[in-house]
Amino acid sequence: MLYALGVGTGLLVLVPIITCVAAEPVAFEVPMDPDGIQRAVIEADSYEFSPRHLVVRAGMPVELTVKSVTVLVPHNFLIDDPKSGLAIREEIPAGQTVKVSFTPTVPGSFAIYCDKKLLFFKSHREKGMEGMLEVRP
Ligand SMILES: [Cu+2]
Repeated sequence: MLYALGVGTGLLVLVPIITCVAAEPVAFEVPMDPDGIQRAVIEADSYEFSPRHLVVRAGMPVELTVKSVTVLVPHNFLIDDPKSGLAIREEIPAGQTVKVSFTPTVPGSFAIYCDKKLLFFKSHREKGMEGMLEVRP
């Protein structure tokens, strides 16, 4: 009788552990260097940016090193929110590294994406090449 109760308790404890699987990627807080510039390296692959969720401070410059790790596929890096002062469009040729510098001034969440598209296929953004720039006050 006691044994049976013990088994039953064990199963009840196991259930919550199995259902507790994190799906959302962790936000990456971009560190600020001693010169006041917030620097991060982002990998561009087909079809994702990594890390994909960047957190920066408003009012301080940001310098992103976007590194393509693809062999053939060209990508680009866009943040298109001119009313918040963010109008960035950089081409990232296959295997190359490009620096993107800007100073965010308006707090909020802005989409980062690649809008490359081949003929009638889905755009890279639709294939998952999308991330987020979170600007905190
Ligand atoms: Cu792309």
